[in-house]
Amino acid sequence: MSSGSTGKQQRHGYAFATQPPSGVSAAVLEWVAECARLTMPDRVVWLDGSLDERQALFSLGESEGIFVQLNQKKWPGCWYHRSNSNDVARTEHLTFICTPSQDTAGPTNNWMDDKLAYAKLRGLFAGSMKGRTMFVIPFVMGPLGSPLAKVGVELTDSPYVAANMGIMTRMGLQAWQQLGPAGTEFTRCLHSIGDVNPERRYICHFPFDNTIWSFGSGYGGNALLGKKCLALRIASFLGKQQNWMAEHMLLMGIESPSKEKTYVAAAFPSACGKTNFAMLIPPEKYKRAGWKITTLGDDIVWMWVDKESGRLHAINPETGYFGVVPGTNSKSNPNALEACRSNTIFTNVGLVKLSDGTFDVWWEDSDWPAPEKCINWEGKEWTPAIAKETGMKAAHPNSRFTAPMENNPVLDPAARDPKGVPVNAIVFGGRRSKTIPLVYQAFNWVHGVYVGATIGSETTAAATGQQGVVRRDPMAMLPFIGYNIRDYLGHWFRMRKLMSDCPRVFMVNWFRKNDAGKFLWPGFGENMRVLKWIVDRCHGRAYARETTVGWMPRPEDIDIEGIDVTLADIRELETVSTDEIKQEILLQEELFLKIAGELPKEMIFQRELLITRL
Ligand code: OXD
Ligand code: MN
Repeated sequence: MSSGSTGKQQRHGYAFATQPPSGVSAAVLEWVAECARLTMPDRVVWLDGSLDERQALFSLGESEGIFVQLNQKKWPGCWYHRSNSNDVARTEHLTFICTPSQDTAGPTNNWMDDKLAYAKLRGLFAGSMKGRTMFVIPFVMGPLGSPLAKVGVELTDSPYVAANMGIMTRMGLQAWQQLGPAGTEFTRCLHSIGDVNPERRYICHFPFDNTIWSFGSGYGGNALLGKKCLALRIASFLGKQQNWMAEHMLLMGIESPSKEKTYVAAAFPSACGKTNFAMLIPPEKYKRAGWKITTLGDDIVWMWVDKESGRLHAINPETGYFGVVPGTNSKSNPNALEACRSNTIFTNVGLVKLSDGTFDVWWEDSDWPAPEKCINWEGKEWTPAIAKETGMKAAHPNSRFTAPMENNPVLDPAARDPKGVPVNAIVFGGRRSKTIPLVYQAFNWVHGVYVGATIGSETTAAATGQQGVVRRDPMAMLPFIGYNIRDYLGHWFRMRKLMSDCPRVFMVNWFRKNDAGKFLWPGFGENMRVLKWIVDRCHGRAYARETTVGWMPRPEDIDIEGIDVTLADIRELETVSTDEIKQEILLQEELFLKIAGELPKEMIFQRELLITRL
């Protein structure tokens, strides 16, 4: 590498900019200089988001052993990365909301006094980038020109993070334009991979300073600071103050044969099939009839009340998918697989060396037969025999693809529309083997908020910790609410008052099992059949009967033609057992007690009404 007085840094013929471009605001320059003084990188590189620069980032990562280029015939533009095996999922116990008062963070967040947190992390960041490059990543969350579009700047010493941010956000010079030469309002994101030591790992949010400091992890949700940290935790805090909402939701469009368009935002806890649902392929019969599903986003939505219509409008602030790889195949999610086929980063899957010396990737439940051997997510040799003997996995259960949304064959054109789309329905869901029926509609918005706030879901591999236990996960936002849950729920109730026409609210459960432990519902594309009832309800067409939990379809209202599901199965799927619901109310106490005397009164009233209905 050579660095010259030209303000350029040569890398395989590409010159990274070592000087800021013109038009960068004084506030940015000052902050970058301050962070560089603290972290002491050998060099500072200002990224512009160009294609050549992207290539150079991968080459740089390759020379540092961070990236492996995949066979370019099979995987054009695709790269492989393996993270430290102690760093493969979000670490909620090391994630903090840092404010002067613990009350701002509330009972469901880890809290640190902001001054103490700055002091602690300053110690960790001090000199952490010595011998490394600091990348300045300007990015915008949300379509340019959208009323909610937000500028962030991430400083990181990881080329992996820089390359991922280039897929997941609108990264590059346009962010400086959006901010303006005098701009001061941007999220200050400082990240260093440090020594990847879980003992020295902190993901800290300073909502009052619009600042995120993340140290010691390179994993997506901990390190790509535009995603969970900015677009959910910081954004939810800003949304509360500015009357909008940042939610852990997918966003999809449903076009009927008559070309009527319905937009659905849906919240499911991590790894409940959000990406699959967002890219759902309708069953053949529906396709032939003219039904179409399009994706706007698979993980995060920002919603505000449109002044003209009084309706809730939504955008996806991201530009890519950070999806779970194992189980992704041409049956489960052909659109996700297609999205991964080019310009994608694969993290922690199996790496296969081909006979011509190039590399392929492999994962469990993929389209391809298992290779004779590969290097698994821990960097160990994996063979089918070893897997059989020891249960070793080639791909980590939370291994990920980072794929550009532009690759999605069913991308909704409105995904780029700054005005967003009007939301017809909000769908909540969880992974529940019992108790929760296949689908029901809340009686109204306030009841819907109660339903969403009391979601329970069996835990999975997306976060570290015990798997398979039911965890209360309000709005699937428990790990992502950037402030006090009491105020967050209050904000949901309050938003109703700003809308002249509000979305219908539903609850679904694709994961209910019979007594023999077999899934009762086929899921995946067949979820279209449930979606059709939801769409029809939104437009005042479908029948529903009143039950204790909400409005429910009669068994004959769910189309089961052509699938291996009987009316008796639907009856079982839609069974609401009084005893189980009573048990569920008791389980909800876990959440209610946490919020103790501070639960919004609407929550208490809704619970009492439910008990009365029982
Ligand atoms: C994610 C998650 O990575 O929710 O999207 O964990
Ligand atoms: Mn998520």
